[in-house]
Amino acid sequence: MANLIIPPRWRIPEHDVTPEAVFRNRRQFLRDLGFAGTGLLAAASFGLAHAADAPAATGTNSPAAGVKYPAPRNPKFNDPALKLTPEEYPAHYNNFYEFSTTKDRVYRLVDKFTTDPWTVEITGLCEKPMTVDARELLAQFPLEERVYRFRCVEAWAMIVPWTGFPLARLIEKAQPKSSAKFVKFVTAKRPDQMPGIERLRGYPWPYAEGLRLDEAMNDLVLVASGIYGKPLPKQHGAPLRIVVPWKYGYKSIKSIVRIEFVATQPETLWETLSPEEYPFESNVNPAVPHPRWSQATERLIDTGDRVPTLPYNGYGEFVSKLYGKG
Ligand SMILES: Nc1nc2c(c(=O)[nH]1)N[C@H]1C(S)=C(S)[C@@H](COP(=O)(O)O)O[C@H]1N2
Ligand SMILES: [Mo]
Repeated sequence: MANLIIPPRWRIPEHDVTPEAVFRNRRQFLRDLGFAGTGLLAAASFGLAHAADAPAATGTNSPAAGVKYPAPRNPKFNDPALKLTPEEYPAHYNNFYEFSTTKDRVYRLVDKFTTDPWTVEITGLCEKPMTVDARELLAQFPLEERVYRFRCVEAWAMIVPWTGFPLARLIEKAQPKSSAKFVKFVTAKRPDQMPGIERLRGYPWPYAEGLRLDEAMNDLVLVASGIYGKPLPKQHGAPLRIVVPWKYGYKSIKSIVRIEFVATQPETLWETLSPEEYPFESNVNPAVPHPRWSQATERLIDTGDRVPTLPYNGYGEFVSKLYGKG
């Protein structure tokens, strides 16, 4: 493991993060439409939009150009106590090692990465395996927006609105066999389009992650196609990524090409590199320090404020039952 590169600790936000104040949240969107954006209205309108109603693809290099954005926000995941991180911070502060280990370089290196068309394979121990284009996959499910906390193992955090659908809907469609106990996710491996792969030659590419099947079925897990009411920018994992908000960020794997049902715990990139630091389960837990730093607090990437880290990243009511503590 001579060329193992340990991810850097969180760093001061990069000097070139320029506030552009471009993000208009859904409430503003509703206001623009002439509604007095209330929770009641959000609840009433939720569930109306469906990707299948979308107009034909527009031919842009946006994987979900045929999908209507923004999707209705799910009132269940719209906690008014959560203040959204302004869009430009997450967009310029990325972990995507296939491109760069320097967070503010990732978004500058994704131009050559082609994310449309994009094929996703659902395979392994299931009755209904399928190989589908990302657009067609998205068209099969109603999309919704959810505001989630996001906590990286490096102790930085943000609050962002994802667009997507629960992974559970796709799993139901695939019909896993009773022998399937885990779900493995795999990212594209394209050294010609991803300059970081060649630089980290010792890494076990492609990036892979996994969940227990019961974790994967939890309602919180999203297949995300968008963020801030728009299709995912490439640096966030276009066209489709997984979002697992109660686990450290490395579980939220980007730009997936394969979802595979397997019988035994799959190997993941980070656990293979450093199992004590990046174990498979990796639930956010302020009481368990990383071997090299505390996990008791986290740094918000926009304000720089340091705030307490919550068990399960604040999602205990939804997931603690998975771990026999419900
Ligand atoms: N394929 C792939 N997925 C990945 C990573 C990566 O390097 N490659 N980094 C992970 C880590 S460590 C984090 S914190 C999040 C960052 O997501 P963001 O850049 O969209 O905020 O992506 C995760 N998914
Ligand atoms: Mo991370």
